Amino acid sequence: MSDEGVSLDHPRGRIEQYNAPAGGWGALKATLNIVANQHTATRGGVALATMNKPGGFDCPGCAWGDPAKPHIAEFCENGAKALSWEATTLRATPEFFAAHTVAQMRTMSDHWLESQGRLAQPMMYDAASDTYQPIEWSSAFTVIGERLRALGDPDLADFYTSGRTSNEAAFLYQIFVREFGTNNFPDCSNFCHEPSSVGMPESIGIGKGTCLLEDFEHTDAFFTFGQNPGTNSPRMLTDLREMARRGVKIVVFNPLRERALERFTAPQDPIEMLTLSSTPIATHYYQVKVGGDAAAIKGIMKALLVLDDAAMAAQQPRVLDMHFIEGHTSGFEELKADLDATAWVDIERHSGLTRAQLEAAAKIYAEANATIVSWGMGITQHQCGTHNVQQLMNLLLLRGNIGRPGAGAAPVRGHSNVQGNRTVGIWEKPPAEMLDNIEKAFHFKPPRAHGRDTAASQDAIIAGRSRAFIGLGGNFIGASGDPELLGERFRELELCVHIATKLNRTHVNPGKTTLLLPALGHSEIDLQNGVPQRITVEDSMSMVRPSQGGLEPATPYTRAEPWIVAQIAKASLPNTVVDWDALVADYDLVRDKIEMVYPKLFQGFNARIADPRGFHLYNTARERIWKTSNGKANFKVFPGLNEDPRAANPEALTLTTIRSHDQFNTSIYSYTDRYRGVFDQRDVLFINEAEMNKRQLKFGDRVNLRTLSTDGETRQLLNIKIVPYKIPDGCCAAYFPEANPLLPRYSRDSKAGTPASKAIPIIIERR
Ligand SMILES: Nc1nc2c(c(=O)[nH]1)N[C@H]1C(S)=C(S)[C@@H](COP(=O)(O)OP(=O)(O)OC[C@H]3O[C@@H](n4cnc5c(=O)[nH]c(N)nc54)[C@H](O)[C@@H]3O)O[C@H]1N2
Ligand SMILES: Nc1nc2c(c(=O)[nH]1)N[C@H]1C(S)=C(S)[C@@H](COP(=O)(O)OP(=O)(O)OC[C@H]3O[C@@H](n4cnc5c(=O)[nH]c(N)nc54)[C@H](O)[C@@H]3O)O[C@H]1N2
Ligand SMILES: [Mo]
Repeated sequence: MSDEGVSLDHPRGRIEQYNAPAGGWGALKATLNIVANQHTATRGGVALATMNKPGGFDCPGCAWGDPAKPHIAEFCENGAKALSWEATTLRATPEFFAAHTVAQMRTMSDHWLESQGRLAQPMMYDAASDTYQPIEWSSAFTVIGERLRALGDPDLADFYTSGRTSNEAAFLYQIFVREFGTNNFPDCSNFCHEPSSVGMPESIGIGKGTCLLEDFEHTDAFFTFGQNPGTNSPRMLTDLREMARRGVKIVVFNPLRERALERFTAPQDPIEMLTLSSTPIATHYYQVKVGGDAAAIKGIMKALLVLDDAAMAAQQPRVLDMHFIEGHTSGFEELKADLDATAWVDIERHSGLTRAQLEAAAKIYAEANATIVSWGMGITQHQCGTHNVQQLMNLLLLRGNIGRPGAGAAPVRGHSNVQGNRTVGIWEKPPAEMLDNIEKAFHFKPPRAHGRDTAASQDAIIAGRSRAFIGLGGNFIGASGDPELLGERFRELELCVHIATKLNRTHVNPGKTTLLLPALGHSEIDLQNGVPQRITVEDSMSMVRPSQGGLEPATPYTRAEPWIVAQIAKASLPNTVVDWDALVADYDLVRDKIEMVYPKLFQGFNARIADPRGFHLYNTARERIWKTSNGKANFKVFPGLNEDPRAANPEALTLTTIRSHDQFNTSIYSYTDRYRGVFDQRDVLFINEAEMNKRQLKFGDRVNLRTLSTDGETRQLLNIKIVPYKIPDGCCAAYFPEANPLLPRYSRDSKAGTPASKAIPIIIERR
């Protein structure tokens, strides 16, 4: 087990300055390496050719939109990695499971667990031998049905969804769970963009982005906060590069200087590739403090009001869009009062930026006719994540930048279909209209009481109030704060069911009865009744499109998610009123039901996906229709600037947890983070030299990190290597998920419950 075990200390680990642009030959080389390492040369190569193409399948990576006319090589380095990881020829076989106890596997790294390859057969946990053993599909379902019914109360079970699940599978899952009798739907969105889904509806009446890809062609300024597209949504780089070449002002707010936001060489551009040239991306790069975004946005808005006063005094056109503000919004006076009451000294101290910098950003914004604001986890994963999102909405509303060409809000989603999962009903707070329609379409009474989200499920599992966990994809424990404790409590559950492609941390914390069910990936042929089926997904731009895999299933035992869900439903609900067999035999029938439950959004669903490019879901805010309680777009005031997670301890730092270039969430492809110059290691702390000097630390020193917990529990990460990095004072960064033992489960966004994984107060301790 040696260097593949939990110790992250690789003897080969090295740090090097990365001076090249993002993309380029390095990206091509990395793509080929990953394909080779996963033994996917044939499977992966064939599949890459049809990824994100009309008639092909949706990339299992990010949720960025596909262009209407796809480029001949419309895939990216990280899309290729995601696919190779799925299309690997490695298999976690019954022989592998027989040779490793669960206790042994628990000591292994996330990378090791997933590196065993695709789950080959259905497996059931055997406590006596502490191993997983093969089980027939039919017996697996019988066991699940018996245990679920034995719970007595449906609210004792939690039904998790991770965002790779198709619309069809997610819809069937929510119908099953509601017929079973609960609205307990923790999902990965709760870890992720929930502050957008909660904050935006209050502000603009819809919890989704308002832009289409075509808006990027018409915008004059692009502001991006807390997002690393070069790694996490690399197809966005093509759009960023085109904007940069068109002279669009690209303004970045990020504590780290992310290479792809600075310079990018498009692997598809022969001239850039051959001349080793690149396109500069950001025109303005502001290294805001971790957690300093609310202050920075308020600073920009405050400066904007000053510019507006000056324009009025000079009898020039107003900077604020007063026509829009008066006609469409509410709360402007309150916002103005809040900005007047917020002092520049406080804005500067919290944001780490100077007044002059924020005034410069405001000037760019004031001079742009149309602006897009985009954001990622740097905005949402805070105790004030929802407030952060609403401040961004305020900024857009001040200049009427919603509902006109080239302007709008562009939250960049995480998983490829996380947005679609919510659209088709994965929601613990179901709207009454949806439940009425479910009743009409399926003839059972869905439960009305709201259920548990991720935060509530974590609490219930830890408190022993939940007795069963069913996971449609994902890695619930690995993605959470306090993973050790959560793992211990998982091991006390009556039932765990994991519908998954690869082995992960959650699976090595089995409950009393635990099943691992191997699922097909999106890249694979889904044959039902002898007919290959299409699924659909929704991207960050609310485009719904069909996806059809072309690879042979990983093993003869792997099954499609809709089929697995249907069998669980039949086994658990002997008196079900849903014709599961018919639905699963033809996904067109599932889509007909989706249309019945969401008639406005999905009218003519099956006919509309005849066009492989798909269709756009109606977006009210884009039409300047505000589905808020007062029918207006609302300026929302966030009193104050930010929680200060560092409390009163002057030694403290705010730790943000980030993704490397070679991982997809808890799936760690390799230990390298090329653009940040980190090779063969992940146990590092990025910190600036001033903070190092203050603590007499040198490059390469090993330290322990400790959370300043407020609940009396000790949270530590041991033996972490100090790496000097250009990051603002008072901040530091480490990798997710290795740093999750530092993330306290109580530290959450106050409105959305999203863990504050981008602002953990810690101190550094000598070993
Ligand atoms: N290849 C790959 N693609 C992915 C994923 C992956 O892991 N790998 N994950 C998918 C998922 S589920 C998601 S949600 C997205 C995530 O994509 P991103 O939103 O890009 O996620 P992160 O890497 O967590 O953090 C983004 C950026 O926030 C910055 N940041 C950290 N703290 C702060 C802060 O306080 N303020 C500001 N302004 N910035 C801050 C970090 O420096 C980093 O550049 O990507 C999706 N796509
Ligand atoms: N500290 C910290 N914690 C974080 C974050 C952070 O930035 N910092 N980010 C958070 C975010 S944004 C998110 S979205 C969550 C992610 O949380 P999750 O979505 O729960 O986690 P993943 O790591 O994406 O899940 C990986 C597993 O999904 C399964 N899988 C992959 N593809 C498929 C498929 O097609 N079908 C099925 N059935 N299973 C599949 C595989 O078994 C794989 O092991 O983590 C959150 N946790
Ligand atoms: Mo996410």
